Amino acid sequence: MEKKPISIIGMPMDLGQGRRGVDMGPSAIRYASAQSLLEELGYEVEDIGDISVPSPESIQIGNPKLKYLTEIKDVCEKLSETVSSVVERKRFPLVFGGDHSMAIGTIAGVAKHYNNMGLIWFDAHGDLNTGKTSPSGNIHGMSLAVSLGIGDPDLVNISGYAPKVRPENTVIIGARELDPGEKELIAQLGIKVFTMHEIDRLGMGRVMDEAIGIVSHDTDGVHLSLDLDGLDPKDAPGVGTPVPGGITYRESHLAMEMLAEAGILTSAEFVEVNPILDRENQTAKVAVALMGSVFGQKVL
Ligand code: 4U7
Ligand code: MN
Ligand code: MN
Ligand code: MN
Repeated sequence: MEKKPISIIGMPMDLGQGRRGVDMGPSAIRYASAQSLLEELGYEVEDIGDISVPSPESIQIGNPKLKYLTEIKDVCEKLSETVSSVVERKRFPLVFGGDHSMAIGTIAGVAKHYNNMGLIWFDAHGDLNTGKTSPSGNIHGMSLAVSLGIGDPDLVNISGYAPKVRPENTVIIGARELDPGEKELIAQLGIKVFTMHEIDRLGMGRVMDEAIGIVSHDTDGVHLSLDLDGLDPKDAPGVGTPVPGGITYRESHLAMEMLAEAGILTSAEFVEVNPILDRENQTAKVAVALMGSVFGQKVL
C-alpha cells in the first residue's frame, strides 16, 4: 500500500467538556513517541504544531446549554482550515486531541474534499446531543450530530457548508451510554450503531467487516474519529467520561488492523486523552499503539 506522508496537528481543546487536563492530550501523545513510531513504519511525517485555543479561565462560559459556543466555533474554523490545507498538499491529516468537540473542525476540513465521506465514530458515547437534548451543555457530546447537520447553526455551518457527512455513511462503534435524545436521533436517521452488545455477540472481526462495508460503500474517503473512552477504562483510564464495559485493548487493535488492511482511511483523529486523569501516560501510549496498527504495523 502507498505510504502517504502524514501531517500531525495538535488540538489542545478543553472547552467542550468540564474537566481540566484534556488540553494536554496532544503533548502526552507526542511524548509517547507518535512521530518516531510512524517514521519507523516508513512514513514521512511532519508535525505542524498546535492550533491556538483560549484557556477557559480567560473567557466566559456563555449559554449554559452550549458552553463556550463562540470560542469552540472559532477554534474549529481554524482547525478546519489547517486540516483542509493538509489534504490539499496531498498529505494524511492526523489530529491529536483534545476534547471531542474538535471533531467538528477536523471533519469540516476533510469532508469538503470528498463528494461523499464515510465516518467511523469509535466511542462509548453517541455524541448525538444538541443544545436542546444535552444533559450537560458540553459540546463534546454534540459533535457527531453537528457533523450530520443537526444542532446549533453556528456549529453546523462551520466552513460554510452542511451537512459534512450523511447518516448512511456513518457508523458508531463501542456505544454503551446514550441519552434519550440521542436514541431518538439514531432511530430517526437510521445510523448504524455497533453497541457493546453487537461487539460481544458478533466479535470485533465481524463488526469491523460490516462497518468497513458501510463506510466504504459509495464513498470516496473515510475519516476515523477515535475517542479513547471507546476502550475499557482499565485499558484507557485517562479520559474525562469513562464508562465501564468497553472495547478491550486487543479488540481495538484488531479494529485498527482491519482498517489498515482495508486501506480506506483518508484522515484520523485520536481524542479525549487527559493526562491529569491518566496513570503514567498509559492512555496516550495506547493511542500511539493504535496509530501503529492504523498505519500498518504488524507483529510479523
Ligand atoms: B464524548 C454526555 F450526558 N452524553 O452529552 C453528554 F453522558 O466526546 C456525555 O464522547 C458526552 O466523550 C461524552 O454530556 C462526550 C453525558
Ligand atoms: Mn466522543
Ligand atoms: Mn466518549
Ligand atoms: Mn452507503
